[in-house]
Amino acid sequence: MTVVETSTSTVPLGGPSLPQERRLVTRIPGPKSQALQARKAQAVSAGVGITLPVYVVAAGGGVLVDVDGNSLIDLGSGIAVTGVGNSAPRVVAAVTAQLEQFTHTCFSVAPYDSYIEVAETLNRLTPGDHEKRSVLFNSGAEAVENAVKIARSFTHKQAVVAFDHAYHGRTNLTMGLTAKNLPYKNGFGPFAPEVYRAPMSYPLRDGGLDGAVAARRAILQMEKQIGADNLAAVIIEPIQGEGGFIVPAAGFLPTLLTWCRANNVVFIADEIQTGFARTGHMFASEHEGIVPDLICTAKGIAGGLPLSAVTGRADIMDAPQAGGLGGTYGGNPLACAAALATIETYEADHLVERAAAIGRVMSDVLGAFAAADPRIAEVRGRGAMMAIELVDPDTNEPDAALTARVIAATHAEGVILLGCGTYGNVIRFLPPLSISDDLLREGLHIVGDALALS
Ligand code: PLZ
Repeated sequence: MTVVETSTSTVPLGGPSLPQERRLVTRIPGPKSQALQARKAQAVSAGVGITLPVYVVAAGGGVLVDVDGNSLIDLGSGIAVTGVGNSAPRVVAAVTAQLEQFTHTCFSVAPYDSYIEVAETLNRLTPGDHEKRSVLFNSGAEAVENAVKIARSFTHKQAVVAFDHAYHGRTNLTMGLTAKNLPYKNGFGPFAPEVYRAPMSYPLRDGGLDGAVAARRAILQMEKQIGADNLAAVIIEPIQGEGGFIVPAAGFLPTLLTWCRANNVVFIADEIQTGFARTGHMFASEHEGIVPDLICTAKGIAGGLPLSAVTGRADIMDAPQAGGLGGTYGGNPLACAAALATIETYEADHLVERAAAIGRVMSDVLGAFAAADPRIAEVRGRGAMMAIELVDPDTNEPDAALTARVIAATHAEGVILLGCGTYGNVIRFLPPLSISDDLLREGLHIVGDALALS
């Protein structure tokens, strides 16, 4: 580790012009970050956990700069949000211009055109060339809640199915849809009724069950335990995020979708983590050629500003009564300006292709690690959404302790890295698509070194 003494009296501006380097001038976290972490403990609810307490002052390209002057490599993108990078130039320009015009009217009180343009753009970009509508909200959880409302309104049915390992949010309904108890649900019940769980396709842990067979297992359970006559919607992440970057076996998603279509069950794809170029397609559903009825998006949609959406079949989306959908801030003008600039950036800068190229670098490097280390049970994912699952090679049991050690050692070397997985034994890689190959490789090799020493 090179520790360089520098003056940190001036705060750098973020964006891609930040020096693209890992530079450690203190231990991680440094003294100023530690002081802020102590203030955090006195001021912020203990219920808010922090992955790595380095307090950020600027970010851009592939780095975050902290209050102590350290420059860290970003392999997390704020959980798959800053696909275009932090303070991406088009986003900064568009939001700044909007800030100077007006900041808020509430779209359902006095509307503005950027909301419509975001809706038109989402209708164009999401899979399928059928007639679509969109509605905008603030957070991913809010999009999921509203997709369920819309599906219930359309079908006049109530039950909703989510899958093992699913993550859909932290509000009451979405907590119920989320599978994992700790930390998301413990002590926070009772949960919303009419939420059911079905078995997922998890090739590493279900004996490599064929996708269509795994789907029929889930369908049988839905038919026997709920009945299609009661089922409004099936919601699924095309690649599961928090649950462990689980890529279902080929055929799983199409088989489920076909059954949903035949049974008047709305198929909702939660593309909140997978969406917007991340997986090497604009949406992960495209890898399996599926056209969901409704798609929930958020995260990567607006370069870091809070925005989410539900997009889908016009007949379904138009089912709720006027006034039934909305909210004070949904589709806020700053967030809409950011989304239009963000989506322009994905398209103009060919970030779908960039995500695929990042994926090739990651699979090469991670594949080489796996070939030399039997504790890596699997390298999986698509594009710039990849992960390694760590196990005890003798028993194949998940190794959460090893995972925690590797992540901590990587953090100490100045790389932002996230874990995930029901069993806490998955390390996920979600670099911003604005990262350089050099920084990406440097970050990955630091993880490799941490693994070798852990
Ligand atoms: N659906 C697939 O990944 C958010 C959660 C982080 P919100 N994932 C990150 C945390 O610990 O809170 C997510 C997701 C999928 C829904 C959501 C929820 O999106 O914007 O966090 O509400």
